[in-house]
Amino acid sequence: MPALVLVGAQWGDEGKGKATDLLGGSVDYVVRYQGGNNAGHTVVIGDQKYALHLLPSGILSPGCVPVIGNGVVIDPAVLFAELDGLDQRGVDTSRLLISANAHLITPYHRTVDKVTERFLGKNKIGTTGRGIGPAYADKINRIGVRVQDLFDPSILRQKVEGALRDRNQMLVKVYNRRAMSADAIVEEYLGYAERLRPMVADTSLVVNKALDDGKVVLLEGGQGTLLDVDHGTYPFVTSSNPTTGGACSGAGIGPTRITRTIGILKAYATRVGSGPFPTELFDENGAALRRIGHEFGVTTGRDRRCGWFDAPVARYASRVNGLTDFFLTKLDVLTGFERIPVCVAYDVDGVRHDEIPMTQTDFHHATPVYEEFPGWTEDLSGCKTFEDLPKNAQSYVKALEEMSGAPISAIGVGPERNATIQIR
Ligand code: 2SA
Ligand code: GDP
Ligand code: MG
Repeated sequence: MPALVLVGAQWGDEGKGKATDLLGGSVDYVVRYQGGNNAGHTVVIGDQKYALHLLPSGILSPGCVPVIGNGVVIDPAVLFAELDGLDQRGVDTSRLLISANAHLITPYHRTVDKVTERFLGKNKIGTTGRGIGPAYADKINRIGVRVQDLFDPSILRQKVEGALRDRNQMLVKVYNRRAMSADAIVEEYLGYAERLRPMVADTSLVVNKALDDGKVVLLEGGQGTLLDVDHGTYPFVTSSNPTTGGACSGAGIGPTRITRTIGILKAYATRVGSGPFPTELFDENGAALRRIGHEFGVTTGRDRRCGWFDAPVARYASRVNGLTDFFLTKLDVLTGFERIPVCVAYDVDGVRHDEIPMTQTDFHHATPVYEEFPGWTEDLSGCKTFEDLPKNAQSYVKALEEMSGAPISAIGVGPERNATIQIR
C-alpha cells in the first residue's frame, strides 16, 4: 500500500498543516522527515487552533501514529514542551515514535545559529534561530549527537566534548563569547533520556512494516521546495531537503513505496527570511495580503514577505518533486482584489526566462512578467464545489493549473478543516 508525500511548493507556509490534518482521517502514519522546530504548521479544528513546530500534524488525528523520522533534528526541551502543551489540551500524544537515528539540537547549535546570523549583518539568512543549520552541519561533519547517544553516557560525553572543542574556540576567539560547558550539556541531555526512551524506535523498520501490512503512510514535509538546500535559493535556504527525495532518506523508505506526491501551493506567494523573491510587493497590495492572509511566522512571529503567484516557481516545484497533484490554498484571501497579476515568466537583464534561471545571480535580478486576471468580490468560505466559486475565481484556478504543471485536486477557501473544495 502507498506512501504519500506532502511538500511545500513555494517558500513554506502554504498550509501543509491543514492539508496533513485533512488527510489524517484516511492515513495510519504521519512521518516528519526533515527540519525541526523551525517549522510552524497551523491546524484549525472547530474552534481550536494548534501551532505545531516539531511534532507531525498527524498527532491531532486520533487514529494516526505520528513519527519523527531519522532526517529530523530534535531539540528535546522543545519536544517535551510541545508534548506537554498538547497533553494539557487533552490531545493523546502517547503514540508518538521517534527515530533513534535522528540528530539532537544542543545549546551550542542554538548559540552558533544566533551569533553567526548577527555577524552576517545585512547578509544574514534570516534563520529562525533554532539551531537547525548548525545541527545539520554537525551531522554532515560526522560530529553530531543522535537520539540513541542519550542511552550511552560515555559516547554522549565524548561527542559533546568533541563538538565543543572547535566550537568553543570559535565562540571565544571569533565571536567574543563565553565558552560553553560540556558537563552542563551532558547533564541536561542525560536528564531527557528516561522520558524519551519509550518513544524511541527503529522508525524505518516500523514504517516499512506498516507499508507491507497495507497501511497508508503520509510523509509530511516542513518548509518548502524553494528552501531546499539543493533545489532552493541557496544560500537563502534551510539546511535540509524538504523536496520529495528527502522524504525517502529522512524516513528510511525506498522511492518505489511512494504513489502520490502532493504539492501544497498558495494562491499567492510568501517568504519569511532573506533571499530572492521576484514577485514581492512593497505596496498596499502586499500589506493587504499580509493582513487578510495573517501572514506572520508561526514560530518567530516575523512579518512574512508577500507577493503575487509565481507560475515558474510552481512549475519548478512540480518538476523537482515529481508532483502528482496540487492542493491550492488560501484562494479566499484574494477576494476583493480588483485585478490579480500572475508572474508567467521573468525578465533578466532584457532576456525572457520562462523557467527559474539557472544561476542565483540571474534569479536575484529577475523581474516578473505579469499576466493580469480579473478579481471577484464574493465571499468564498461557503463554496463546497468548484462550480460554487465565482466565474473569475474559477478562471484564476484553471489558469494556475495550466501554468503549474500538475492538476489541482483540492482548493482551500478558509483555515478550517471543512473549508476545502475537493475536486478529484
Ligand atoms: P532555518 O531556521 O535555518 O531553517 O532558516 C533558514 C531559512 O528557512 C526559512 N524557514 C522558514 N520559512 C517559512 N516558514 C518556516 N516556519 C515558520 C512558520 C517560520 C517563522 O511557519 O512561519 O515562524 O518565522 C520556516 N522555517 C525556516 C527561514 O525563514 C530562513 O529563510
Ligand atoms: P504550513 O507551515 O505550510 O503548515 O503553513 P502555516 O501554518 O505556517 O501557514 C498557513 C496559514 O494559513 C495557517 O494560519 C492556516 O490556518 C491558514 N490556512 C491554511 N489553508 C487556508 C485556506 O485555504 N484559507 C485561509 N484563509 N487560511 C488557510
Ligand atoms: Mg509554517
